[in-house]
Amino acid sequence: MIELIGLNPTRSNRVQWILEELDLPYRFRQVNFKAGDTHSPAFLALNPNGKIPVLRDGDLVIYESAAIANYLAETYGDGRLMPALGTPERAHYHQWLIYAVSELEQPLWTAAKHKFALPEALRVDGLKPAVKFEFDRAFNILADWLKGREFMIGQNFSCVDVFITHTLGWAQKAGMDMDAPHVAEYVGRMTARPAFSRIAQKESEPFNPA
Ligand SMILES: N[C@@H](CCC(=O)N[C@@H](CS)C(=O)NCC(=O)O)C(=O)O
Repeated sequence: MIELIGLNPTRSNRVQWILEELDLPYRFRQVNFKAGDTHSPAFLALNPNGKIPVLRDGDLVIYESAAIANYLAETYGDGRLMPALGTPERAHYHQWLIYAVSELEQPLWTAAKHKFALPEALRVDGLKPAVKFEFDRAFNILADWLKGREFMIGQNFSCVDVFITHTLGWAQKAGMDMDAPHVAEYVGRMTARPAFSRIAQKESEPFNPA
């Protein structure tokens, strides 16, 4: 059975949402990275970077949320969650998936790292204006793209919608300004999907490295 190792709410939500959209059976095992669980030898053997999410599928172990998303869509999607190879939609799919993790997410992650994720001695103050500047620019470009669109890519829900919606939820919790009613409506449509509401209901069991 597929095993997702992560913790809610973190980037493992993205993978869990995709597993739910694909209706795949999986086990969700929780690790508490704030308590240092992701630095145990057993966990580092799965991801030497000490980060979640990690997915196991048979002998395959894979990390990086975007890579996991693509693996699941390619392997189990059967045409769902990812546009067809060789189409303009597929090109934009990659563009926006990478945009989500490299442009939209990065200012949020910078703020989080310097608030709690980095060792205290490495954290620096005063990053707020740069974080806001970078996030606003990335958000405005996204908001322009979303005008008149139901989904991020073409006429269908895809992994990109998962990543963008998750990251916008993170931005909201981080107190970013997002004054664009059509983006709020988009997030409302995506989070109304049955697969999204099932995430919260799933029982989880802790990761046992033994
Ligand atoms: N680029 C990675 C980032 C993974 C990541 O940073 N995960 C966080 C939780 S959302 C984590 O494990 N942090 C622990 C740490 O930084 O030590 C991905 O998208 O999977």
